Amino acid sequence: MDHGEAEIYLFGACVTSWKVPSGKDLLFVRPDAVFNGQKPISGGIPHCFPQFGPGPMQQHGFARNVNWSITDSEVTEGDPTVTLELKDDSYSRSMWDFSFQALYKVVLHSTSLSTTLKIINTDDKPFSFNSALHTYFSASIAGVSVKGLEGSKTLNKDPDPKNPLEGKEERDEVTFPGFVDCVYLGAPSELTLDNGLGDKIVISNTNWSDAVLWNPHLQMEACYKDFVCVENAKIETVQLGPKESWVAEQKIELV
Ligand code: TA6
Repeated sequence: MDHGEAEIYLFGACVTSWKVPSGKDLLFVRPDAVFNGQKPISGGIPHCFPQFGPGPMQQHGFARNVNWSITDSEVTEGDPTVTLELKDDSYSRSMWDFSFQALYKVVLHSTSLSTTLKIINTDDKPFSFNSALHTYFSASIAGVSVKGLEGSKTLNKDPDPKNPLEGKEERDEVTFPGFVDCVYLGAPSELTLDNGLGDKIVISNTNWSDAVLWNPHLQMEACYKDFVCVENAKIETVQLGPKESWVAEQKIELV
């Protein structure tokens, strides 16, 4: 079976490309992205961990700024699978003084890509974190819509990201006529993205209880028309005691 192709960098455990069997790449990498390890890769599926932000740490945490390592690579029931790992080191401890293990399994199916993130507390004291998969989808922004968020509680970061406005999503379909930066608390486990390029993508999850929509509009004049971020997130803080773990799965599927 033709699986298409995915590309994943050890730096940030960032999936930068997911080409479905037709050859179309459903993910987007910004034209200002760099791949020299000097800053996080701006595109694909970057991790936000252990902080989504804003907060005391650098924006979106450190997991997207460091090299992960490969712990496993196999073909599972015909599907290419790779598992990457991140553990604390002096760099992470300078910002977040805890012992942890993160395992990130990526599976390429024929028309979907699934990822499982597991965070394990390997410390002898509790810690808390929040996280997101900051997925950049290729899009034609004027034609983009996201379905499934009606009724969710919103924290709208427009106009002031430091004082998000609380509200409730009333729309059946969210569109992007201008700047959008909005957190959805208690989002459903399935959203449908029409990318405006003729594709429908179902974004489903277990345990990513929240979602974020972002398009920078004229803040990124060179590329805002070409992508939309639809992010599975855990904005409400997760608390883990010693030896406890948290697992969340995301599946993005071309339908
Ligand atoms: O996830 C949305 C958001 O937090 C926006 O507030 C904006 O800051 C954006 O992410 C930045 O993303 P970047 O990939 O440039 O770090």
